[in-house]
Amino acid sequence: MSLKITEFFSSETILNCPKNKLPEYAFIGRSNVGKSSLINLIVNQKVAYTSSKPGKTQLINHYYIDNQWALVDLPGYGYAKLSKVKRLKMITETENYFIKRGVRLVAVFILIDIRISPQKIDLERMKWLVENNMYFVRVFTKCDQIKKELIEKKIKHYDNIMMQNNWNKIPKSIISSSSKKNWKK
Ligand SMILES: Nc1nc2c(ncn2[C@@H]2O[C@H](COP(=O)(O)OP(=O)(O)O)[C@@H](O)[C@H]2O)c(=O)[nH]1
Ligand SMILES: [Mg+2]
Repeated sequence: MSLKITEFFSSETILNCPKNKLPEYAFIGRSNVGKSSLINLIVNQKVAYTSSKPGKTQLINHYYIDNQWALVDLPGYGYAKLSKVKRLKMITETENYFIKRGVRLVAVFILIDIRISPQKIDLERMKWLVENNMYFVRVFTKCDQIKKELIEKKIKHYDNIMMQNNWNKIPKSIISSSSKKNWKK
């Protein structure tokens, strides 16, 4: 399957985002979790800027595919080296994006590093998505970095933590590895 990027927009705020009504799929997650790498994997090109240094993408990047739909790379949250004010601003800017894009937004992919224990900031983001009626799935990234047998275990653990936090419906999960170039539902 080859996806062709037909247009690209980089927007500083929601006000500058493209005005068309094409459907879009958004990618969120902590800074450095692998959002840009996953987008590059999906489109099979190096279009999104990846970096081993966290806190790089602070823009809303729209990649239009075949003039029909878009992948959206959103600013990563939770980068400790940014000031508290800046971190908060990035979260509100992203929330604004979700609210203002309306029916265009088909689904959100929230990326989670499989190697680390469930983080409050991710759970809070997911809560916010539920409260605002956004459909989302979890994408566990960097699965090449842990033993295969551990992958399911880690996800089960994540599910348990969510259940302990009163989640009655556990979101779907996708296992991904951008370096091994694979992902599965
Ligand atoms: N081993 C491994 N490294 C990854 C994977 N995805 C991303 N990375 C690395 O993690 C770092 C951050 O990735 P990036 O895509 O820029 O993260 P972003 O900040 O969420 O956009 C880079 O050094 C990537 O090469 C993965 O699936 N496996
Ligand atoms: Mg990025």
